[in-house]
Amino acid sequence: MSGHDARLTELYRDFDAYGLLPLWTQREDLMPVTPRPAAVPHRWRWKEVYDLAVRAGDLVPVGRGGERRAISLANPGLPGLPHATPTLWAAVQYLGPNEVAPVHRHSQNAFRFVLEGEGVWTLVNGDPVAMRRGDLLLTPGWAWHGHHNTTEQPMAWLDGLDIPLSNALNTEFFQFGPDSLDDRSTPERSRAERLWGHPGLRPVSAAATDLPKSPLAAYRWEHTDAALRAQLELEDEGHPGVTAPGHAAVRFTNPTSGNDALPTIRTEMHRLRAGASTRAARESASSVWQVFEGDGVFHLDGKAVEVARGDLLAVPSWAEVRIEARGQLDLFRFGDHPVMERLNLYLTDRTNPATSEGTTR
Ligand code: 1HN
Repeated sequence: MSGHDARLTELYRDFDAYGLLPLWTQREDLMPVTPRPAAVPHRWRWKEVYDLAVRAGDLVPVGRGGERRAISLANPGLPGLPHATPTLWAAVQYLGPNEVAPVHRHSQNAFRFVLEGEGVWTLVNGDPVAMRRGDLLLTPGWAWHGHHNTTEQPMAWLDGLDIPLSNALNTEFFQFGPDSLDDRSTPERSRAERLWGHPGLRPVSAAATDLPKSPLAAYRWEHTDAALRAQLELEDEGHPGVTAPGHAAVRFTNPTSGNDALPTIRTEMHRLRAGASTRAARESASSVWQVFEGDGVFHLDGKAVEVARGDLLAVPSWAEVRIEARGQLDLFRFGDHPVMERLNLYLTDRTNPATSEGTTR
């Protein structure tokens, strides 16, 4: 080794000893030309996840401490972590006949999306909310919530939370509620829906200013379905309505502001006509998709991934996505877009500034 090389080795050793690292050996990892997530595109088959949830239902009780029988999607690119993407938690939760998931609250924002089944009510800040196929139910940060299954059938659904984001930012708070769920009533409509669930109408009594979290606890499938159907009918009639040819989409919003229903999580429902396809696109936000109905193909960074009812997909930042419907394809999607937009970090392959001027060497 030359004198120079020996001194360089010594320099790096001393950097380490003093808790220092040089930029010049790491520039590309620290500042890649475009995002280079460790998370990878990945599909989980509903049947496989559901069968495992049933086995967990047999073997693992639900109760105080563990709180939920929720099985999280663990991205293979993030080994050992229960994270679907670096910001998003996605889990399948299973509640057996007559079981109760105890009341608690946490700073993390949460929602449930129901692929199938009914008979569970979630008690959100003391308001009983029915859960049925196609419904989106919100549990915004710091809302008390517990669930109870009123039937002799099990029920399973998708949970989405911003846990990984909250962990990364060290902003987690949690509190146990009472050990027993006091209100086991089963109204058709929650009080939140009765007050807030009327299109274009805001209760004058309730809120003079916009609320950061949606006060509407439930977004019902009949409304979501009707909105998607109308977009495609308008397209057939030659009027504007759809996102792209054959592609209807709606976003779940906070009725006080028109912003995303949850402050940190975007939630949407998409419908592609049979045979329709989206344009291939990248964005600096990560998503999880669930097939609600139908089948098709997700082309993820050029790799074809077949999907059928219930299947779940993680799509990291900057992965190229093109979705192709076989029959009509209904998709639920959630993502971290509100965070990226508010921090002015949201870009797509169409707005990527690194492709203008300069070089991308
Ligand atoms: C939680 O409270 C629920 O309320 C679901 O159903 C999943 C994952 C981690 C932490 C809390 C729920 C959760 C969770």
